[in-house]
Amino acid sequence: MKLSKNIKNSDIATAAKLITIIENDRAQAANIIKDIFLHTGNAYIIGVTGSPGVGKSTLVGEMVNIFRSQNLSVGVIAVDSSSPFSGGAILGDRIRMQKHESDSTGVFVRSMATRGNLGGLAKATRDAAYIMDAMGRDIIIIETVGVGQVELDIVRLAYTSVVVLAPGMGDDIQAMKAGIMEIGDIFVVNKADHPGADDAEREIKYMLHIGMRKSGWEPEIIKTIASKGTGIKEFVEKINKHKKYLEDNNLKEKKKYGQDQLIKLIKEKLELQIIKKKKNKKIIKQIVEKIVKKEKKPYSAAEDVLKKLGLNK
Ligand SMILES: Nc1nc2c(ncn2[C@@H]2O[C@H](COP(=O)(O)OP(=O)(O)OP(=O)(O)O)[C@@H](O)[C@H]2O)c(=O)[nH]1
Ligand SMILES: [Mg+2]
Repeated sequence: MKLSKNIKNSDIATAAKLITIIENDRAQAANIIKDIFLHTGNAYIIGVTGSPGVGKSTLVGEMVNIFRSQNLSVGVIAVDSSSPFSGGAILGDRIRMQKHESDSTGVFVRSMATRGNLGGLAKATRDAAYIMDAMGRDIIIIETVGVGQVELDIVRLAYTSVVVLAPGMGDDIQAMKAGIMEIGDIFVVNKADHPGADDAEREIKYMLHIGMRKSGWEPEIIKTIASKGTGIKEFVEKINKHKKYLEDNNLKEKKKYGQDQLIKLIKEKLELQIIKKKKNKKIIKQIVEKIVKKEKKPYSAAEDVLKKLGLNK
């Protein structure tokens, strides 16, 4: 697979092919990423997340308009962790994005779905972002639906994480408390043409008041009407403000090459080398059977597996 060697000059069709490979074959993915990794690190990655229907895709479309008008090239990855196939929601996204798809040198839109492999979706999305980065996209926007663990993993990839809400979703804000509230850098109250936008804004402000961030950044809140393009310019300005904050405080590099990232790569490598090997799978299966028959307890069984694999000295 030498497609990846020429990634810098590659066209969208080649990049699309590479993304399909990394989605379907994790071992090949590792090789591709090895080839292209040195070309990554130039794109600015923005995560956009929120409940179904709050207007994420409309907002992303408007963001794309602004970035394109500044002559920046954009990659969009629309992730749907809820559907095992590229289903309805994504199709809707594609249609809304069509305006940009004809602008194929400037905007590259890609959908990713679970295909029954939840553990893999975050990894595949990360690698797809690497590919778009290496092919020279200035901006990469990742849209995810919902606020589960997969979305959190994906959002962590982004330098700027945007959480989109809509008025009248008070319960949603409560539910978000645990995860997304803590990692959102910018909160968008979209559909500000609906009643209750000010209430939603107040509620978010209150929730944010509770916890301070490690980075010292104070999250921003903005109201938009994405379907009319209202507030988008100000929203993109806030993204730029956050970007500048990260750069001024040397936080962008840390996020890119930090410990988290390295540990993730090591874990993935170990998984591929150890757990996914046929011979080892067999050993694991045998020990699972012993657990099921209550001949072994899980903790000591895990130790046994490591011993059998020669990893527990
Ligand atoms: N009234 C109003 N409608 C909006 C606004 N923004 C988006 N919409 C509409 O809301 C609907 C959902 O918008 P999408 O952009 O598809 O929302 P989404 O969050 O991407 O949806 P999923 O990807 O399915 O989760 C569409 O009919 C949009 O036209 C807004 O600011 N005000
Ligand atoms: Mg959408």
